[in-house]
Amino acid sequence: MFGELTDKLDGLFRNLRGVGKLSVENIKDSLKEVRRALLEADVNYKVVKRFVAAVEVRAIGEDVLRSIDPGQLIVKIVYDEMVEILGKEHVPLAPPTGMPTSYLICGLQGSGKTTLSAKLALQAKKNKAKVLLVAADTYRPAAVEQLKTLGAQIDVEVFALENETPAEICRRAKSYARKNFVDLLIFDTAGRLQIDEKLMQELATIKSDNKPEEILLVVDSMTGQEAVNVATEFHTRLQLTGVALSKLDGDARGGAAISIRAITDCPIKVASVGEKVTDLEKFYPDRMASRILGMGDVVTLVEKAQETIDLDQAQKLEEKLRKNTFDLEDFLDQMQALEKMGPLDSILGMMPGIGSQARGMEVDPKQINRIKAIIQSMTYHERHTPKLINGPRRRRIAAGSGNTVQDVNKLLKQFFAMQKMMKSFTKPGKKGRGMQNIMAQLGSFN
Ligand SMILES: Nc1nc2c(ncn2[C@@H]2O[C@H](COP(=O)(O)OP(=O)(O)OP(=O)(O)O)[C@@H](O)[C@H]2O)c(=O)[nH]1
Ligand SMILES: [Mg+2]
Repeated sequence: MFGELTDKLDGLFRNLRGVGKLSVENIKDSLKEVRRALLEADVNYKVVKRFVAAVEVRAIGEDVLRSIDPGQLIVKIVYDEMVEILGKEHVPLAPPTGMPTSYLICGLQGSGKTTLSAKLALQAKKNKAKVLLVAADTYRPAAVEQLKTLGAQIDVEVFALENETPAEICRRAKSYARKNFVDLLIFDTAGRLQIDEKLMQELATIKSDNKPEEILLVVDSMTGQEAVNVATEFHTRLQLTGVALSKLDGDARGGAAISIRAITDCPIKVASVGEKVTDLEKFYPDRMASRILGMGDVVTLVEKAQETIDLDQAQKLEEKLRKNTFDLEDFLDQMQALEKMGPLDSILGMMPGIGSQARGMEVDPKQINRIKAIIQSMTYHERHTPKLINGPRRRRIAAGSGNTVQDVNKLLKQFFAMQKMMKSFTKPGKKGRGMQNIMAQLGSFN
């Protein structure tokens, strides 16, 4: 996401940082480039105009010209303004209360409403709320089934009725929810190719019947400028409480997404970043600005790691590293943990200084399965003392796991490299080097 924009801004800032002194002309030239990069990334022209003007006023007005590190100060101003455009602070979703709280999910066809409904349900469920998903899309034949399948996957009840209007289904769902002590109701509504009157009426009825605490518009980040018009129209008709960006993992230019908050003044609350039910992030303007500007997003990275990596396991790993007993089973665990965290490029993209270089990298699930098969074909001794694995053993392991000897060799090579890198990681003062090695190492998995 934001790939090209990040590359361009990152490049520009690199040049600026090195400059000892800046003139008003230098600043204006740089801002022209920022402006071009934003427009090319499909950021709405009004937003670009406002953004560049704000940066310019501060850059020329503040002490940039006299500052010791003018480049750095400009980067800081651009960052501050980017945070401002994206909405300053994180605005959380209304919490499930047991009254019950309800979320109305709306948006164009295929924008990701049903997927988001399931993601929100799962998140609330993890926070111990009792959730009811409501199938209020009676138009697309497979829609109810899709929601039921997702519901079954995350073990959340789905409320569906045949031959009823969406409004009636929502009304009944609400009274069912009251009787059954549901904390959170999520209405998954139908989409349309474009805004149409009947849909708006239907949504307005569901809104006035149920008074939902959240009316969330799902906006596909890949739709470009049209997203801004759609958001404006929905906001005018329904007074949205928030926007959910979806498909933020895609490689679209993404500028429209940046513009929505500034144009509608409606906060972006969450972002959908993949097809899996766990691929949901809270939207933090500062973290997103940091990512867009290629500065990484360590906070989200750490949170993701905490969510997916078990703390005990992490402590054990640390101990193994200290004692130098990192073996092939740990190696497999690490690969699986990385896979669970999501697409590798999106994870590495959050690391400061790596950002754009990580694009396109992935841990291929097939590769993980192969690693698994190879390691499982080893004896206990071999896994714990990989140095034992000589030629004949390699041939046996290859045959046993249905792989070639080259595959086994490659895996062992990667393992020894990782082991070596882990050692350098645990030595004080070598952190930077260790990180580079991790990169080199992970890159070799493609
Ligand atoms: N990569 C990616 N795919 C997504 C994301 N969210 C949804 N999708 C995919 O987009 C497609 C449409 O998602 P749905 O959730 O069915 O969209 P919808 O708005 O409910 O669609 P309709 O009900 O037909 O209007 C599906 O194939 C999803 O898997 C996301 O954040 N990232
Ligand atoms: Mg749907």
